[in-house]
Amino acid sequence: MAKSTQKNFYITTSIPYINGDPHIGHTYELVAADVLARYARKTHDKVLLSTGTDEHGGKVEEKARELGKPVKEYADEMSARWRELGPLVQMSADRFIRTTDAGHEQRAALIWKALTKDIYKAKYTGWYCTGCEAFVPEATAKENNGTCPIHKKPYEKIEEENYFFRLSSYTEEIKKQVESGSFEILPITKRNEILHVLKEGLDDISISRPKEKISWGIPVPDDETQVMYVWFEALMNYITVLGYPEHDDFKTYWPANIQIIGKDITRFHAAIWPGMLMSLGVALPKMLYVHGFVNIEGQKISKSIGNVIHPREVIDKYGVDALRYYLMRHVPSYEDGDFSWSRFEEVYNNELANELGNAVSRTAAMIIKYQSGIIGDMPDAEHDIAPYTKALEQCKFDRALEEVWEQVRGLNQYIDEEKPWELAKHSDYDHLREVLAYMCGCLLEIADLLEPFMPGTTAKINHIFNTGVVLQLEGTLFPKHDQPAQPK
Ligand code: ME8
Repeated sequence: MAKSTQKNFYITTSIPYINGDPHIGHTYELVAADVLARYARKTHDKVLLSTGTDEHGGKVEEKARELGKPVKEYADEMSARWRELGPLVQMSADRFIRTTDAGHEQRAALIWKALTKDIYKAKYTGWYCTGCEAFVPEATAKENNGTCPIHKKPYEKIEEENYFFRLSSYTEEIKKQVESGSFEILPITKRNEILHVLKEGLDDISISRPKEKISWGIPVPDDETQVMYVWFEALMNYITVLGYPEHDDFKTYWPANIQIIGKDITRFHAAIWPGMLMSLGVALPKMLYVHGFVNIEGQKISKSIGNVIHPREVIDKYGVDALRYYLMRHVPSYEDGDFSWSRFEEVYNNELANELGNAVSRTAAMIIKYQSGIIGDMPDAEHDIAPYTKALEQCKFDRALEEVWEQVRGLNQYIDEEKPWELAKHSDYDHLREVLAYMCGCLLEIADLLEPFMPGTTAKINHIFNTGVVLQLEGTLFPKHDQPAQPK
């Protein structure tokens, strides 16, 4: 793939809270971000992928207290556990930021100071949900009968002096940028939802909490009695990780090309974050991609239901590429999706072992059998990859993989129609050589297109075919699993 004229590409994931362990739902976001980063590395000179952990606030403080641990010790332990998730799913992240990093804390204070023209002190009277780490307006609290529908806990009534950010004054400008597409929100359903919110008008927001209530936070500059509201400083991670304001990385990579988040945190990223950036006089990210939720066997992932699956459970049995493939192809890129062991098994056997795995093993076996492993001149790839490219540019991972699978299926069909074994039987060696070389060419093209999604599989296919002589793999690409897997 040719390098584009654009040199730099910056991708971010949200930074998860550390009050629990990662699950397969969180994995979706990391893999999606990694697919974009790996693809961008083929087409751009410099790519940066950042992720990290969101560590302050009442939610984490409460959990540490519950476990009887000093909160910093708990945060260190949990952040380390989250940090393992990226390498486990072969995410090629360049940065891992913790909001407790001294660099983040110092830069957050600088940003707060730079925003002072839009910050004022006032009394907040309303509700708070620690589970969501969100201030809840009176009307919402009433609608939900005083209980958070997600965390099933009563909202906490609060009346406190805190600092406010003048978000309301940025409503029109944010709306303009969303409408014009200079700040693109995907999918369109999420863009419409946020436009609706913007049309209603944004209120100013509380951005601090009294230290006597929450001590685990970044101190507000020049006011010892307050700490920053956890969301307000967590959002800043996307630029503090680049060394905002003075570091070259900030100048090189900002504005982000794509920020990836889940659907429950759209408003923070599509309204509050843009308002903060505008107040700082900094450009908005070019695109916000909002993914859906992964459910398990049709149900929301939840500790109380007891259906949490750690990605390691899947990877240990089927390998990391199979998990990446399933999430990107079978969880719809623009909606919620489902993980079930039986569906996973079916996909693994049919699409990975039978379709892709067989195409590779048949091709390798025939070249070894009929040509002593010598491939000969391969024709250039001739498939139209524009639909694949377009799908990836719109974060339609499922669509991009469908395009690749058209090629995988097309190749199997070609083999069935050309019947290289018949050509060998009739000693039609010239045609046989052409057919086998074409098959190799197709597989190498498929491998290239799959690289962002299944880097290990790509490496194996390349290993087999790209030296000109077929090299055998130890074992098969996707060993068959005949019995339906059971959750542990
Ligand atoms: O919201 N399927 O952290 P978080 C897919 N700290 N994605 C899911 C999911 C599921 N079942 N469950 C959660 C926070 N997610 C903040 C972010 S960013 C400055 C601060 C996604 O741990 C969720 O939508 O609650 C979010 O994108 C990410 O996991 C972390 O969620």
